[in-house]
Amino acid sequence: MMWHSLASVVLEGDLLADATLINGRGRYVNGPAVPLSVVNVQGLQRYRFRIIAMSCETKFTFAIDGHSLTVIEADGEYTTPLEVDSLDVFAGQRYSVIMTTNQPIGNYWIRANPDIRGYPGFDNGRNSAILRYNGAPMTDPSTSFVSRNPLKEVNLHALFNPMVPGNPWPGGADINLNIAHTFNVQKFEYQMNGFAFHPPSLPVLLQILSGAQEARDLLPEGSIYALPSNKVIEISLPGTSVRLGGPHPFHLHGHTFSVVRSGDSKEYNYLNPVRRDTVNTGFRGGNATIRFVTDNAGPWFLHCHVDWHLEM
Ligand SMILES: [Cu+2]
Repeated sequence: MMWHSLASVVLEGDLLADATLINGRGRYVNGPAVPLSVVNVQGLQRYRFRIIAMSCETKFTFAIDGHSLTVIEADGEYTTPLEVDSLDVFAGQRYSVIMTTNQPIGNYWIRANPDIRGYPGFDNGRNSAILRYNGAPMTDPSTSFVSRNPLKEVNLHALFNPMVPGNPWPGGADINLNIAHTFNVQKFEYQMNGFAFHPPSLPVLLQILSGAQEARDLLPEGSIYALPSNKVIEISLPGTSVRLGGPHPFHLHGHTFSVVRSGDSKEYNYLNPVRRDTVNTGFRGGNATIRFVTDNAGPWFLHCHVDWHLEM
């Protein structure tokens, strides 16, 4: 989504995006029919699409009319192949899908529908790009789409090293953390277990490397969780009870984690869940749960990937 103002300004003003851009191009409400991005393909080939939600806020529901998509990768981690016809991609998430050009020569809509106030829909080629077969006319597609087989995260399985570290039950890690996250409207903060992050005046890593102080001495109370090396960590992230601004995709730096419970599921999977680094934490009743090993020492952010919430 495209804004023409600074995040801090937009945050206090109008959060409505101007347009969805796919590879830099897109149309907006009541705007002209400017050229859209075109993906030129030949018939009877297999194509790998790398899908990146470079979003400040919304998720996108991605699909290509008339074509099934086989997911093979999530956030840089290979998955066992999973055929879908649409997939929700949350801010910060990435996927690879394989698509076979097995349809008649023509133009097909590539769709990325946002889940944002006032902006969904495909009027006038909005939220769209064009898949164009070799030999098709240079026109907008006239195809339509109804999803019958959307991606469910619980159906994604890691291709390599699928076993989850730690014991196969909730709380079965060496260290188990629950991080409740919510807005504090009075303070205009986004809080984790009651605390918002306020960046220190000097970078944390620089301060730690100076050897003078421990990280916990440098950051405000509640902003830091010190973890021992080579231990299994479980973090549970309850779903948000406030629909506005949610759901929140949480991203961990420096690690790939196993999603033992997805934000929109009540099931736990310790055998072969997807491994990734950004997880949708869902709404009320959800309790997204991740596991990882502390094998990459450093100060690492865990944050909601919605830009406004990061700012807050
Ligand atoms: Cu958020």
